[in-house]
Amino acid sequence: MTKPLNVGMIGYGFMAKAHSNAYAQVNHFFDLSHRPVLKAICARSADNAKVFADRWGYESVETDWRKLIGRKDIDLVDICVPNNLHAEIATAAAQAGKMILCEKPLAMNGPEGLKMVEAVEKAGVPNMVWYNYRRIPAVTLARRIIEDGKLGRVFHYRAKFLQDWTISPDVPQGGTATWRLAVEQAGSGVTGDLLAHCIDTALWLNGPLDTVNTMTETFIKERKHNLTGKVEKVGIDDACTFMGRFANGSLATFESTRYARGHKALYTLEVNGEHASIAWDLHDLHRLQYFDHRDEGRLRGWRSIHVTDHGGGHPYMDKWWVPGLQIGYEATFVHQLADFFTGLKESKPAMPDFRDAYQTQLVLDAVLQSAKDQKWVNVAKG
Ligand code: SOE
Repeated sequence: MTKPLNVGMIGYGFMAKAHSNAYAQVNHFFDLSHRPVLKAICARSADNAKVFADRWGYESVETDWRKLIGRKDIDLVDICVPNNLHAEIATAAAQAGKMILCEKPLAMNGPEGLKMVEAVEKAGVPNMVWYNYRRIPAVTLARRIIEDGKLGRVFHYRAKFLQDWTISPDVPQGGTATWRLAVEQAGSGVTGDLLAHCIDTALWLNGPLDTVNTMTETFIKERKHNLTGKVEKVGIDDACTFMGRFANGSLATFESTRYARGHKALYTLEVNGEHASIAWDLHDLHRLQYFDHRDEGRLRGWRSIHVTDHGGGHPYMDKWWVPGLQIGYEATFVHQLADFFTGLKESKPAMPDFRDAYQTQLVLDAVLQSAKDQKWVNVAKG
């Protein structure tokens, strides 16, 4: 018997859609002890909330998140609103004893993130941050390969996240659709939005980052603000490149921009070790590239592993189709939710929980501080 778990969704944008799809799909593919029930969706506009509710099957609509959190029939609150609202909502939800799933990044900055960690830990409520790319089977497989020690000593970790959607100066900042461009809503630009993903994966695959040195740029200095209607200074970073050093001695190279014409969401990573290397590319997400120097000379070369096999123990894939058939971006959220429910059953929290995601927040703080001070900055210890 599965136990119903009533979900209250706050937000109705792109991420709310990705999460709602996961709630709808998860029990079709995974054997779980819990079953999400889409109880309520909250948005400031009742009309927008209603459209979303009808499409995804939410039973009711709220226009005030405090009311949603106060409802006795809500077990879990899912936060899919701009970053500046995460802390207030999460803290109130924790105090109300709700489980919390929060969109990334956890917070606007480290100190705010720490308060959120303290709030959920004090309340003892299950919590998780939606860093979904860990759950791409090829990326999870990369982690297992690294854990098995196949790479040996790691020398380099390289990651990029490239987009091109803000090149036009006509794209406004702020408001509902373009809050990612307004510093007071987003906290930062590509650093908190895109590099946050790269950092989360990197800490998971390669351990803590000790120190960073950053260069950022804001190419378009002024944009119309959707909330004031005036042309205002842009406070976010459009591009961010940083180098660093991991605690294991390996060197870090990270780059993100929204000004790489032709790239829509190109997340790539590569890890080079003493014996072997791995490489992965979001645009070919089910493939993991692997090179092992110990292979017999005549056969040595990059292997392109299609991570869809069952017998081979490819993560999550036995829950989907027959071997060889692919899954997509949306499945990462299904996997993360399945892991969350398994964590509830086994009392072993699925990662990243708030505390784990707080480590990424500390790296983001150091990255932005380094750009400001134009010098190396040590990552604070969480
Ligand atoms: C930005 O365009 C964005 O939607 C991010 O906010 C997401 O976290 C990322 O996964 C895709 O790109």
